[in-house]
Amino acid sequence: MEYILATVITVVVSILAITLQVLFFSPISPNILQLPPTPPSFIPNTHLQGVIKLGEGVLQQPEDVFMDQKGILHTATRDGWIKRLHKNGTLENWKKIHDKDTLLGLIITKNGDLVVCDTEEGLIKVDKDGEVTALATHLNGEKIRFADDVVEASDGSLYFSVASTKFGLHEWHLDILEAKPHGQLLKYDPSTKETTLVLDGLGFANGVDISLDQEFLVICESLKSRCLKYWLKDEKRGKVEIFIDNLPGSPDNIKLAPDGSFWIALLQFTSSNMKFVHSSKVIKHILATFPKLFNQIKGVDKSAMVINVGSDGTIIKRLDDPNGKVVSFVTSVLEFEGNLYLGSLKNNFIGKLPLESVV
Ligand SMILES: *[C@@H]1O[C@H](CO)[C@@H](O)[C@H](O)[C@H]1NC(C)=O
Ligand SMILES: [Ca+2]
Repeated sequence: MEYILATVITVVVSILAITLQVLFFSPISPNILQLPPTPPSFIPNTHLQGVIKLGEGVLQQPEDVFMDQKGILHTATRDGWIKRLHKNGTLENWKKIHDKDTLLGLIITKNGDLVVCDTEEGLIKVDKDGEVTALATHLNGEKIRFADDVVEASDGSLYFSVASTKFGLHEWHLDILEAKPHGQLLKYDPSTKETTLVLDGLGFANGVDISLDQEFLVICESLKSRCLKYWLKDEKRGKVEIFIDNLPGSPDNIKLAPDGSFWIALLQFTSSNMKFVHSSKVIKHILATFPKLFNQIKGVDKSAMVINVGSDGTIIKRLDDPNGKVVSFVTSVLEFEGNLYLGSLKNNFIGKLPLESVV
């Protein structure tokens, strides 16, 4: 009898403790989120399973990829390196920035400098000789925390996204669970060395790129399954409209293709799980308290999808690895001389896919 009583008390106290922990010490104050409906005629293909693996085992989760004018592929890996892949297939450990896993989007500017987003330091420049300088570190006195992706406009200014002003890289799941728009688009002016706020209130601001005619910038909001168009020129300058919404996934990086269309990597959260998660604040509190549980159900590391979108915002092509057989958690897709190059936060290689194999 005493034993049963003790068990009951233990169970009750445990439930109370967990409830208290979940409701009062939860790191998030979540919103309910409506996810876009899955299109009825959705049959995945397996095109992405045809990738050739470049630098396998040596490139730790290369989140972003960038090709310079000479055809040298650049990427930032989780071990803090900027690595380059030469046309002859040689892989070069070019520059070690630090020992952290915080380097994300990168570009080479027209001057030949490499600029990379660091989720702790802001925008970092590495010049041709390998000298490292911090470019944008603060906005109005506040440290820039979660710089995600960057693009150079024709006037030399750098536009970059901040995924979240509330949560850091290693808490990105909390930003998704909270489902509140903590993202920003910032601009760094190299002539004045000033950083200014361009757009606020974005839902996990992620990939950025600029149209071929330099008329508009596109910024993707992972949380809202959409990308916005921000006009850069003439009378529409500063206006914002939807570029594409109801995407079949959460957009990560976006890249201009040579023909003026865009390639977007779409993170594949398990949509049935996420619909359930985003419908309940209590579930969100529980998952925020037990991140391993969220890892189990999120699904992004179990499949991959990339899409090609016209400059008018319509989907032209969709390529999948529906069960993550060869690639998964694909975060960027770059088209260069008839091939696609895929970065990922799961794979330890860059995927190369000849486009002729998918037409
Ligand atoms: C490949 O190209 C790079 C850069 O031009 C060069 O440093 C390297 O020696 C070349 N490797 C081979 C095997 O040809
Ligand atoms: Ca990104």
